Amino acid sequence: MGSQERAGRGSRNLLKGAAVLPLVAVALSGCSEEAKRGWLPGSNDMTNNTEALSNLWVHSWIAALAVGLLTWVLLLWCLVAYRRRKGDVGYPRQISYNLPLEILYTALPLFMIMVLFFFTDKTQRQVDQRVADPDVKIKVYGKQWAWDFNYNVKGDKHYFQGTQAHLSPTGETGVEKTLPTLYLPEGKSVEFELQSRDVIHSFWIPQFLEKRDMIPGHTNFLTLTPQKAGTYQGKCAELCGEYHSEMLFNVVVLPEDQFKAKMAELPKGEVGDEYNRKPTTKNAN
Ligand SMILES: [Cu+2]
Repeated sequence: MGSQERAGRGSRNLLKGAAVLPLVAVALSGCSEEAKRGWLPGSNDMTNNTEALSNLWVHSWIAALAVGLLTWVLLLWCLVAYRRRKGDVGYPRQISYNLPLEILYTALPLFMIMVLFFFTDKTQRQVDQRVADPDVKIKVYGKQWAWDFNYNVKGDKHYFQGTQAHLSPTGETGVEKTLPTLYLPEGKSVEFELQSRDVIHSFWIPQFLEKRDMIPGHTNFLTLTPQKAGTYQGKCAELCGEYHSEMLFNVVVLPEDQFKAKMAELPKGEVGDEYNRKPTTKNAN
């Protein structure tokens, strides 16, 4: 077999591969409806914030692609139009200090950054807007390696105290049904007060498109209204030690009456700062 023939077969195989790619992509994206809803774009109505977040993301990508395409076209055009031709000798004509051009390529990126900043800031302000009197306040504690949820429904307090996943009495670590479950009411405003008992964690519900750090001795807030009943995944998004990968939780959004019934099943009261890990005097290093 000649090398040319081999090359021909190689490119044919490549073509075949390229033809199969879209099919693979379709097969991969053909997962359950539940999984699909978490991906952008298309999770516009998970919470009252997801539409704004999703729009910012998609429009930033469109802007970035437009700038990228223009840059590539100009680059390729320069490469082709001003290539070295047969018979060319020496250096091409040297040009320097073109003031209008320098002003342009300083001002244009500055303008683009300002536009991105404007929309990011606008969306961030909108999403982080706190509600004066949320329907449910949930004080969430991250801890190595589990979660505590303190619910406060207009003064009625209930709590869930998580056990460390790897110490689960059933021994089934990382299994969905053994994970802590965070209950949320559909269509009601929820304020999360995020705390940590030990090291920095991060509260993340991927399908809600929001994530925020939990820092010892500092309180962060997230305010949102879940809009779709269903089960979602929650994770710790900050590498926080040996069992970080097991620091998972379920999020279940329920209609209000079912949410209230769930609250009634939980013990009354709260688990507060008294469970925080005490600072040690000796240097851990
Ligand atoms: Cu963590």
